[in-house]
Amino acid sequence: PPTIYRKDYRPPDWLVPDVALGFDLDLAETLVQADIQVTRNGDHGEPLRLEGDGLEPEEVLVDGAASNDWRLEEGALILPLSGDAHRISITTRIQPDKNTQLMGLYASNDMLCTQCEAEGFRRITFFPDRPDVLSRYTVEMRADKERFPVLLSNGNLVREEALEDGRHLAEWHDPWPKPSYLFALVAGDLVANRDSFTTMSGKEVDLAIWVRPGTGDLERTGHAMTALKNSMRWDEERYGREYDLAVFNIVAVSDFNMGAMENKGLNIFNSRYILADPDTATDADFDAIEGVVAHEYFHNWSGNRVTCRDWFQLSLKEGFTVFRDQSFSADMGSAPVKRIEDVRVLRAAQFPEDGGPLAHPIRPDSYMEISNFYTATVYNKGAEVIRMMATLAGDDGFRKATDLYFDRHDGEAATCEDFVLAMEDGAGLDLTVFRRWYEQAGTPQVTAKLDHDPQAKTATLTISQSVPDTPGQSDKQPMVLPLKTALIDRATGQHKGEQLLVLEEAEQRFTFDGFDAPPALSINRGFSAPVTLSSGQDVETLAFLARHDDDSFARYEALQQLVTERLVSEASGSEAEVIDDAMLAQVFADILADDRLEEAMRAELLTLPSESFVGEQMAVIRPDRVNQARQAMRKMLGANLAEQWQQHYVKLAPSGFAMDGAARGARRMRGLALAYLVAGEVGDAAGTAHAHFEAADNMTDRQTALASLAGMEHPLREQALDAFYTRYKDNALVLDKWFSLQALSFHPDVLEHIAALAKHPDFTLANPNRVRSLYGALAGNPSAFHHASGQGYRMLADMVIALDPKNAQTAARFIPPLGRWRRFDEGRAGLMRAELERIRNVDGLSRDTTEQVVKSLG
Ligand code: B3K
Ligand code: ZN
Repeated sequence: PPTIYRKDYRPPDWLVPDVALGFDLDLAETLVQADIQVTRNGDHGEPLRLEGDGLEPEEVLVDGAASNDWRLEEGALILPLSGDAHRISITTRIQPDKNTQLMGLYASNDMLCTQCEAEGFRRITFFPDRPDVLSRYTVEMRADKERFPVLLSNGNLVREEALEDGRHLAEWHDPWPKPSYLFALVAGDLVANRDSFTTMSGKEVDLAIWVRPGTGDLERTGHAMTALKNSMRWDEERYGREYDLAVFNIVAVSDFNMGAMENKGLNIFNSRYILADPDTATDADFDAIEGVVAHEYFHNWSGNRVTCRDWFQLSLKEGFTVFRDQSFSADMGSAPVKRIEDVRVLRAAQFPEDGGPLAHPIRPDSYMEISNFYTATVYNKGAEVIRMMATLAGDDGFRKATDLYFDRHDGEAATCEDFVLAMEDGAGLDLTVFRRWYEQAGTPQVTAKLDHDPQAKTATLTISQSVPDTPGQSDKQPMVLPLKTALIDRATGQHKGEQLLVLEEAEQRFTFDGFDAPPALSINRGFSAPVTLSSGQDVETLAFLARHDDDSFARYEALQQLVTERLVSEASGSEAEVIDDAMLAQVFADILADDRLEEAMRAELLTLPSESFVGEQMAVIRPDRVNQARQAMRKMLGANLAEQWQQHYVKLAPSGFAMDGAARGARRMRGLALAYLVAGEVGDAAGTAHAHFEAADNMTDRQTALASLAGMEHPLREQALDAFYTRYKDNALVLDKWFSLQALSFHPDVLEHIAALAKHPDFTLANPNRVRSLYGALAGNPSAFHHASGQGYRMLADMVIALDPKNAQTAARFIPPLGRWRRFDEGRAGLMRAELERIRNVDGLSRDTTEQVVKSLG
């Protein structure tokens, strides 16, 4: 496939100020009539190019007269036009129920819905389908009234009418010019949870969340509605941004390639990010729903009112919007816990990406298929880059700068550079060097060394950085790194205040006065810069920080580092000096006994780093040895601290169900205690887990217990799995959990279990959630995926080959785990490569999967 370059950007030859769309909707066949007003943009003689993907025009009119003066070129419709303004009318016919790619107009459970970002609109009609062409849309929908009683599109409903033959019509008008990727429509038999919101200037907004009737889903929309209203208020208070239409609709659909979509006034969601009640959703699910509802709502300003000039600018809306949803969730719950979770996600998904064959800057320079660039780098590292600018600007400066950005670019398609300029002008910053964050890929590697001079009573901090080579980029420049730092007195546990050290050069030195004794270094507090940092501090210092650091993130980090260094040393057989069992158990015991800690934070501190994270820290990843070392550590901590875990387990037993922060923290910590008791084989572990499962009155407890049981060779395992299946077999989202937790288990036969689940009657490649529930879990379970036999790799590749012709976008998402082959021992690397090659050799492989495979093979 051809490569598209950022440097080749040219403004559109033709603009489309107005669009009128007519749809005769049906599952098998939908007739689309597009009336578009086009105007020549500048002085040129270029024809009008309307992108199309798999479309045949049935009729083309120019200014009302039938025209044959057009041709198709790579799917696009090319029309030479003589004047500067014309009206083009095009009729196309599409088959929604054959649309397995879930891009464009498709069917899901007899409902019709759309997904247009990034390039799905061209599967509906011929159009200049690029984000810098902004149009006002009028949409007339006609459909059978009984099967499609609800007809929704962007903007406001302007007309409803009954038609002949049991059909009806709805007309929607969106007054805000928008790019085609934000177009949406939904038609189906739906019911709504309705509410309303009064904006800061007193405007009333009708809110509705639409779901399928008769499924129990309507009763599961309350949490999403609360999240929506909280988001609307928060964006007014924190960013001064008000909603701008009289209605806001959300529709939940079961078949969806990603999480959700921010279409103007009509958000369409994967049902997993809408539906929740305590019986079917975990506390983590509730949090994810709150975050995604907020994310899509925030796009109304960061994405829709100000959109992207081209897809290379994707992080302009995504990085900023992730930062906004992270800040919102931090305000709604515990900010320190939220920060740790966000960093966990960044390290699990983005750091490996940045260190592998698919590494790219947050503003990529080229792509073959843009769908492959909705990545952890663009989203999560993009959010970290915004966060660093917010740190450098300070609260007031950042608000001034975002106000300026929204004012300057409202109604425009902007660039990342526009955002940075607004930051400079609004907050009075010079971001010349900082811009490298948009240009250079790779995670900066930072070393910090603290030297103490007892004569001068000074502490000198030497910090150096380097940015590793990534595909197509070498010899990189140093980055701007804002590092929040404190020097902690070991005797008192106090420090004289946190400082923001801003590193800009390859190496810099900072000297601090007034230290009789060497302090402990607390650096990159709050994870203020997205880097890997080694401070070379000894075990005693790290243990001190793990007990006493007043920055929750730094405290967490110190303990993670102690544990990670120990596990890496065991797995690689190194002789490095690492924490021993007794000392590690003592640190854990002290944290268990620290009564100032919130339970959620205690659980966060005491959760071991994942096998994948530990593996990533090794020169050559040995998944089996990491698994052994980590399991042994869990067992040691479980057994050595059996009494303490037991005490917490009993003390945190609920007296009834509640959803407040304290109750949720207690559930989390109690679940962790259970996991350690099971790992330590304390008493009748299976019995305890099974009792937890049986007593559960909510999904969080039920899932925690079942996940433990799923890893055991015990008759209670099958009993509990069967009970869970029988209870929830009609709830697809809960059944996804049943697939996932078996595939994620520590059971010795996990690979056979996964193979059997792939043949289970409830497994289907047609539903992306189900595919992810099984194969995402396979790729996320190192013992299964990296089994020395290569069977895990083979199963994943078999699935990709089967899925690619049906749903290329979702298939391509499973290539990166195989693309990590260079990081593993020779045996595994060879097996992984062989699977990539097998995929590459498939005839007719999609552009999506081809790009990922070719780049992964390197
Ligand atoms: N903007 C959409 C992502 C669309 C992805 C298309 N492949 C969801 C979001 O980030 O809010
Ligand atoms: Zn987004």
